[in-house]
Parts: sequence; structure tokens; C-alpha cells
Amino acid sequence: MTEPIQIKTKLAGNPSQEPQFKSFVKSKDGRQIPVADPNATRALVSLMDMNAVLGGAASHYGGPAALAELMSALHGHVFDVAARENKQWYDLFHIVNDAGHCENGLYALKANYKMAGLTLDSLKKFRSIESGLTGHGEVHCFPEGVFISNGPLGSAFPQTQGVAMGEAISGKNRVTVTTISDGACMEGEAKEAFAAIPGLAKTGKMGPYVLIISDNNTKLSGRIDAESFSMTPTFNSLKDLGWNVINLAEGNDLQKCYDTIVSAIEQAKANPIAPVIIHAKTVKGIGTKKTAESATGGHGFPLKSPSELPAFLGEILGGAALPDVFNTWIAELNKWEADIKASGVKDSGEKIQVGISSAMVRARKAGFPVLSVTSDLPGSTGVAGFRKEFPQDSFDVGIAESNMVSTAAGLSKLGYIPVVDTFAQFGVTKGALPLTMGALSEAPVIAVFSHTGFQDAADGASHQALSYVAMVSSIPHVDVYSLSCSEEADALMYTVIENFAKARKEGKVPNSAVFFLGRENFPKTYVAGTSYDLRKAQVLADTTAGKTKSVAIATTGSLVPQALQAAKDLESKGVGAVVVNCACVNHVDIATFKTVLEKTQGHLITVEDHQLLGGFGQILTHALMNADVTFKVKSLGVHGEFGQSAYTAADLYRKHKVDASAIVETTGTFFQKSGAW
Ligand SMILES: Cc1ncc(C[n+]2csc(CCOP(=O)(O)OP(=O)(O)O)c2C)c(N)n1
Repeated sequence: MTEPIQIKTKLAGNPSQEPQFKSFVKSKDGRQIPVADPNATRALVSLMDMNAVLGGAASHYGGPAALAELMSALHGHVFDVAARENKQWYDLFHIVNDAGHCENGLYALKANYKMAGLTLDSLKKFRSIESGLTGHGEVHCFPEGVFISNGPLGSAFPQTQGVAMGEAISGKNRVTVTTISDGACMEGEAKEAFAAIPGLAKTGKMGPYVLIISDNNTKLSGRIDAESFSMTPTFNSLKDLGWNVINLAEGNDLQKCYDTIVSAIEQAKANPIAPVIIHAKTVKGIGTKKTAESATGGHGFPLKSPSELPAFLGEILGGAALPDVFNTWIAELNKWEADIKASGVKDSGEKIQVGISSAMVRARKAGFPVLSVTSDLPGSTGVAGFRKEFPQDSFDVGIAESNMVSTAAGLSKLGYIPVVDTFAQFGVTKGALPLTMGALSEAPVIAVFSHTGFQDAADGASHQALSYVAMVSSIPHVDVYSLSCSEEADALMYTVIENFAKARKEGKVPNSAVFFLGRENFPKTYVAGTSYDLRKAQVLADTTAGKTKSVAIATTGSLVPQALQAAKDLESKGVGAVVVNCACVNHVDIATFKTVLEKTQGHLITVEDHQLLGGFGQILTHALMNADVTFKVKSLGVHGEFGQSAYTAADLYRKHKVDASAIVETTGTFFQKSGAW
């Protein structure tokens, strides 16, 4: 036995009341146990999702709807045991969630109990910058409610392996209960834990362990078996791996969920050497027929307007009248929607993703052997357009980013031009070693990694790649591009494909290319008729003529509009600016910067939605210094912090001071002594 250091828990203790909206299950000893009403969970998720949608954020329904009964039963049981043993629940259990986009269901459940400081009202700020209720559960934002952060599928589950090992070695033997979705079970990290947990348990190294799998055969883009491959053989193998598998065919039957969970916990406690899996069949999007039957099971929240809520909630509640609090909530949402419409703000831009898909389609039509290898996010990265047009040239390896990049490397070895795609955060973390080994095998790939930095505002810190440049820029033979508009994406992607093919035909090994891009709409182009070059930085604005004080604003990707806005604002103060867009991040265009910095008396601001350490600014300024260019620099970026959810990236740019006004303010520090403005 080894004693750990005592860490005071930040988790909220037992609820002090029964849920406001409750159902009852019957315990083995005949008691009626109150649990959160799963239909209320689904209704509350719908209401809070609508708030997020009106705010401009994506939101999710299908996953938490599928898990509602299991979560109600689990929490009802855990709180009941804690009350009877007169202990706090966390002194008896660990509860960890690793199911895709299901945390809003847990927020709703906790608000229903009025625990962890939550009320129904606090759900209304879900995913906004004002709230700790981030897109996925995050300890730094909601320590009262989250023990282990989640979001990247299959990453929380392996951490619970360590938790349960700690329970064994400390002799405390609290029960660890983890929920996971079938999509998350496709991840390599999860598969490692599937093998290790029963293996280590057999040698006495694990405390009591229960894993609840919500298996609805549906991932983000559709049905798992139809889109990639069936997970049934994987689930069938769990018994052979040493798990005590309990099958629960009706994972949306509240009483059956309760009975199964109680029995699983009993078995795990009685026999920790055999960790337990509840393999529960659930229905994604359950609650309304249309949602459950849709191709993605309502992965994304299916409603666009609060006017659709009465019918949607009515069906969830089986035709019962909506409680007053729901009607008041809907009325507030209707008013908000009317205000938005009255403000008449329209976004005329387009997604950078459009350029990715058009270049890929054009290249394939021109005869280049372009293949798409995806891992469930092609609709978000832009690659879906290519996949629709060339299904025979498209593969889906499941939710498995490492496998995706390595698969692409294999295809590259045979002379194909493979394009992989996912969110930047998963590409640079899970894809880093496969990218390295691809380069080392002379098997380059093209990667499309979207939702960079704060562009994935609503999903929260776990999804916000803020180290994306740092993580891949130093891998040998990997060129890194950060895209700012769809026209640039189209031009650079096409040229990379062309060059890839040319090099291969000449018997040379092309470099891998990693394209980073945002999520929101951007102008289609910034300067009409401009040309795009893989290695040349672009001067997008120059207002230095006739000015005595000027600054060069060097940026890349999603922050180009902020830099251009800053140049305008500076001009109105009589200060000139040159805005330089560096699409290629890890090869610096020294010549362009030499010319630009002469115009700005060496004043340079770098700005990026990335950590300052290892980011674009560091790469740029180091290269300039090595080339004996003289300049004075101020760098704007993130100072070693994680992000959080916000409705839009602008909220986070403002908070982390990488927006136009921060650029203007920083420019002022160059000229303070000379008393400019
Ligand atoms: C590592 C990682 N890759 C991709 C995603 C994006 N993503 C969010 S949910 C989801 C799929 C959801 O399907 P599943 O995990 O089966 O959950 P359920 O269908 O039960 O909601 C994906 C691909 C992610 N969150 N993490």
C-alpha cells in the first residue's frame, strides 16, 4: 500500500434535494428511488442548445438523449448509496464521462438536482464565454462538476485506468464508473485501455471498475457500420480480453438501466480482478421520432428556431403539457430571436473549406490520384465535397486520427496523393507521430486540419488547438500552411497537389503539407485578383504612404481580418500599417519582410491565435534575426493558458488580446515616447 498525497476535492458533494423533474425506479429491497427524469434531461438539453444556437454556436442533442436513462440511473444509484452510507458520493465513487458531446446532458441533470451551483437558469449560458458550462466537461472551468476533462473522444477513459490503479494501490478501492460512446471506442487510446484494464486487473492492480458503453451504431457523420466498419467484432472481443461483459439490450429503459448498473457495481466491488462492461444498446436522438431516424441521430441539435421548440419538447414529454419554466424559457428565446432578426446583421463571407474541396475535386478531375482518408469530420473540414463527388476514392477509417494519417502514409507509398482531415487539435496531437513516421518512410501526406485555435470557440479548451504550429512545424519535410480565405485555400491546395505529383513522377519525395484553417465564415478573398504563392508572403494592405509612423502587422490564417481592421483603425489615427499574410508558416519569406520593415522603420507586430511559445511569431522573428534584419517586435498571442467555450471566436480574441483593438493598442507602445495619438 502506498499512501498518496491528500488532494482536497473540488467536486460538489451530495445533492441536498431530489430532482425538480423526477422519475422513480424500484430498488431490489422494494424502495422507490427518485432519479432525474430522462425526458426532462432531453428537454433541458434542447432548451440550452437553443440558447447556444442563437448565440452562434453549434450544439448537440443525439448523444446526451441516448445516454439520458443510463445517466439518470447511475446518478440516482450513486446518490442513494451515498445517502445511506452517510458519506459524500465522491468518497465512494468516481464518475467520468467519455461519451461524444454528452456533457450537456450532465449539466442538465445536475441543474435538475440544483447541485454543483447549477440552476435551470445557469443552463441558459451553456457554451458562452460567461459560463463554466463549456462544450465538453472541463475541470478548469467547472471543477465542481467535472473530475476528468473530456471532449477528445477516447482520452478520458484511459485516464480512469490510472484512477482505478490508484484506488488499488492506495487500498481505498472506490468504484470507478466511466461512460463512453461507441464512436469513442474506435480511438486507439481507448483500445489500449480496453486491453490494459482487464489485463492489469487480473494481476490485482485495478480497483473496482465499471465501463458503460452507449452503443447506438452512430457517429457524427452517420451510421458507423455503413460509413466505416462495424464495431460488433470489437465489442464481441471484450469478453476474451478479460472483461465481465453484461449486455443491456434496452439502454433506454430506465428500470433496466438501474438494475444493470446496480448489479454491475456489486460485481465489480466483489471481484475487482474482473472489470465490468455494460454494453448498452441506445438510440441516438431518442425523444423525437424524426431525430432518432435521421442519418446522424440528431448529432447536432436539429432545430434552427425556438418556434420549433413547443412541438419538439411536446413529443419528448409524450404529449404532456410543458411545465411553466419551459414555456417562459421558450418565450425568452423567441424574444432573443426577434431581436437578432431586427438587428439584421448578415454574414456575407464563406468558409475556407469551400476552397479545399474545390481544389481537390479539380485535381482529381485533372487526373491526379487524390484519395480522401477521413476520420468522421469531413463535413467540418471541407473534404466532404470531394467525397461526395468521388466516393470510390474516399475511405473512412472511423474515429481514429492516428490510424487515418498512417493509412494515408501507406497509400502514399504506393503512389497515391492521400488527403487526411480532422480538427487541428486531433490532427496535431494524435497525428504527430504518424506524420513523423510518414515523413521518415518517404510517404508524405496532405493534411487538412480545421477549427484552429479559438475558431473552435464553442467546443471549448479541449478542442482549441493553440499549439498547432508548434506541434508540427519542426517535423522534417513537413510544410505548414495557415489559410485565411477560400480562394487562398483553393490555390495553395491545388499547387501542393500538382507539386506532389510532379515530384513523385521525377522520382523525388515531396514534402508533406499540413493546411490549417478556421471554422467561421471569412471573405472569399482579401484583394481581388491577387496571386497566391506557396512560399511568398502576401502584402494585403499598405497605408504607409505619407505617414511618419508605421507598423508592419504580420499574421496568418484566421487573424488576417483582425490585422486588416487594425490597419484601418490605425490609419484613422494617422499611423500607417503594412499587413503581411504569411500562409506558409515554417518557411519565412525574408525578402518581403526586409522591404516591408524598411517602410515601417523596423516596427513589427506579430499576431496569432496560438501560444506565443513555439508559434508563428517566434518562427518569423528568429528567421529574420538570423538573416540580420533589424526590427523591434511586439508579439500578440496566447500566454500559456487554455481557452474555454465562447459563442464565437471574436469573444476569445478579445479576451486573449489578439484582436484588432489589441493590435492598435500595442502599436501605441512603439510610439509612446514620441507622443503619437
Ligand atoms: C478525438 C476526437 N475526434 C473527433 C471528435 C469529433 N467528434 C465529436 S462527437 C463525434 C462522434 C460521436 O459519435 P459517438 O462517439 O458514437 O457518440 P454518440 O453517437 O453516442 O453521440 C466526433 C467524431 C472528437 N470529439 N474527438
